[in-house]
Parts: sequence; C-alpha cells; structure tokens
Amino acid sequence: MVIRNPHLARLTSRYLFSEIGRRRREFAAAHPEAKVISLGIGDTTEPLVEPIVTAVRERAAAMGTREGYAGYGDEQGLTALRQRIAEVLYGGKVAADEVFVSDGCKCDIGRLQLMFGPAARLAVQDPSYPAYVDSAVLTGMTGGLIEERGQFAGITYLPCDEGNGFFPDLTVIPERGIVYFCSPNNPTGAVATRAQLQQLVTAVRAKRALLVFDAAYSAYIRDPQLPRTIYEIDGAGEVAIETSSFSKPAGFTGVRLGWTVVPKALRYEDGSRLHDDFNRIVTTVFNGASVFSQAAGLAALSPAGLEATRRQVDHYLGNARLIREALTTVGFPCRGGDNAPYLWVRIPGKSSWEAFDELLHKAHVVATPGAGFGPAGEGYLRFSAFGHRENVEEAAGRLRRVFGGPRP
Ligand code: PL4
Repeated sequence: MVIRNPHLARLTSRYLFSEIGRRRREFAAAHPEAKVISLGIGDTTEPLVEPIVTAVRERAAAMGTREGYAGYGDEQGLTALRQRIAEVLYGGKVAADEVFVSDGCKCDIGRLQLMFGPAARLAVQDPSYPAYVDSAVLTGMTGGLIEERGQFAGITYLPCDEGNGFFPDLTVIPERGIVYFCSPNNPTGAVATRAQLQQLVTAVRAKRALLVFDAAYSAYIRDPQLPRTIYEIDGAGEVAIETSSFSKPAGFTGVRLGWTVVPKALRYEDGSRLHDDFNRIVTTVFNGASVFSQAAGLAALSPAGLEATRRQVDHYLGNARLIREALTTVGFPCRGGDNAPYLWVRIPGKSSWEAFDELLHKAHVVATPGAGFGPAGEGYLRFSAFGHRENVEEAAGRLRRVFGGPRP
C-alpha cells in the first residue's frame, strides 16, 4: 500500500466546519422535532440579486449557441472581469493583470501555500480562519503540534484579545516570514484602522516579510474611515498580496468566485517576481473559474449589481444588530457585527465547545466555538449574521431566554 502523507496525520481528524456540521446533523437526527437555527458557518442565505440572475441566464443561453460557446479560458480569468475588479474595487490602485480570478478565496489560500513551500515561516492572528493553518500543515511548513498549547511548533501565533484591542503585537513577526492578516476579521469581527494597517505594513517591511491580506469581508465595512483594501496603505504594493471573494458581498458561496492580487512590485530576495510564480502555480493547478460564475461576477460589479448587493449586505448587517442587541441585553458584551458579519462573545465559566453544546441543546441554535479558530479563541463563541430575518429574530429570542437565565 502507499505511504500516508505524514503532514496529513498532523491535522485533527475533521476540519472545524465539518465537525460543526456533523454535531448539528447528529443533534437534528436525535431531535427531529427541534427547529435548529444556524448562526454557525458563515454561509449566505439570501437569493442572488436580479442583475446577476439575468447575466447567468444570458450566458447559459449563449453557451448553447456556436457563436457564444466558450471552452477553456485564461486560467487567470476573463480580461474584462480582471479589469472591472481593478477599476471598481481598487480604483485603479492595482493593474488588471495583477488580479488573478479564482474559484474562491479558500482555494487561493491553498494555492498560495503551494507557492510558499515547506520552508516558509508563517505568522497568523490567533484566533483566525482555520484554513490558513490547516492548509499550511498540509505543505509540511508547520512542524509538529504542541498538544498542550494547541499550537504548531513552526507557526508564530499573534494573539488578538480584549487586552490588545484585537490588534496583535507585531514585534514577533518572523524575519522573512509570511503574515496572514484578515480584516474585517473572521472570527472576531474586529476591523483594523488605517493607522493599525500602516503599522502592519511597516512591521512587515522591516522584517523583510510578506503580508497575505484576506479582505473577504471588506464589503461589510460601512465606516468610511476604515480601509477596505490593504492597497489603501502606503507601501503595501511592495509587501502585500490580497485575497478576496464574491462569496460574502454577493452571495456566491455556492457560485464560487474570488480573486487574488499579486502586485508585480513584490519581489523575492533574489529580485524575481512573486507575480511570475503565482502565475505559474495558477496555470499549473487551476483551469480558470467557470464561465457562469465569471459572468455573474461581471454583473455583480455593474452599477445595478453593486446597488443590489449592497442592500443584501445591509440585510446581514441588520441581522448582526439583532444578535448584538439580544446578547448585550443579557449582559454579554460582544465585539464585531458593525462593519463585519460576525459577533465575538466571551461566555463566562465555559469552554467554547461546552457553550456550543449548551446552546445547541437548550436553544437549538448553532454557533461556532471560538477554540476552533485557535487557542486564543477558547472561551468564546462566534455568531454569524447570515440568515433569513425571521430565523435570526427567532434565534435572538432564544438567546435572550437561554443566556438570560441564572449564571454559574
Ligand atoms: C465554511 C476569512 C466561512 N466550508 O468562499 P470563499 O472560498 O471565497 O471564502 C472562504 C473564506 C475566506 N476567507 C475568510 C473566510 O472566513 C472564508 C469563509 N469562512 C466561515 O464560517 O468562517 C465559511 C467556512 C467553508 C470554509 O471552510 O471556507
């Protein structure tokens, strides 16, 4: 028989969100009468907006004709879409050929790890989206798991908590390392200010490191003072890759479309360009995003698409307000939810998984245990604001009842 990849053995048996899905399914099977409401996995729920539906319909009709049929396209994406992303979302701060269109941000996170290779030294916010660490483990760059700390030996964890205002100490970034930073943050909902991002870019540059900035939730930023892309920050074009997605601004979690910006100014120690390597990776292991999702992406970035999807994001932010009100009424202060679709709440006297189980069993509400995002997430729950309004209202009422009861 073949030999198992030893790096795979270092991962816990299930990816966080698969484990949550498993526990939810088990509970639902054992309690078929319960109406379980998910505020767990950050998955969009509202239907695609009309300009997008029309564009996909038209593209499908065209694909059924000789003239309109298209086979493989450029692995980097349609030129028109790359141009529209560069113009509409970056105001021309990046060039169209620096934008690599993809089938989603998570997939690009995996492809980036291929580019960095096993010798790379990684730093991640703690807590953070688990795909950064888990995909790095697969490449062998992380070393072994230190069980008692719940940390991989080869990764620098940057704790983000109330003590530091959810912005980490940057002095510990490894020399020539790769720093993953997500703002608006999953899971804490914290959004870095312009001054904080300037500090980050300066620190990364000083360490001759590389920043991978995950902007998947930038459309949720409503405060005009807060930067929506790292390229609003001076000098970022020489130290930062940005990865992002149509999933959360336009409801494409099932459609699948994202992009990664790799500026040509980004250079390795020997002067060669990261852009050339990412292009090589993309053309080697990816065959381009689907023609339908790219048509959908073009429509999402049209004036009508932008207006309609903004209203959809407003809906989710409205949900976040309802969840926050419910939690604060019962005395749980929360972070996030104003410029982000996640709320981050400390549950006193319980571990994250205990709080998760209690909420599921008593309120039939699914949240995400903070410990699943890293050791600094222990003791917290993350609530996602994605959901139909009536479900969120119902869940908010249940949270009031369960958490409003007597405390240990
Ligand atoms: C559950 C910071 C959600 N099975 O849809 P994509 O691939 O363009 O974007 C994925 C993504 C990228 N970056 C950040 C994210 O938070 C996400 C999606 N995260 C969540 O609940 O944390 C969905 C998770 C899904 C997954 O693992 O991605």
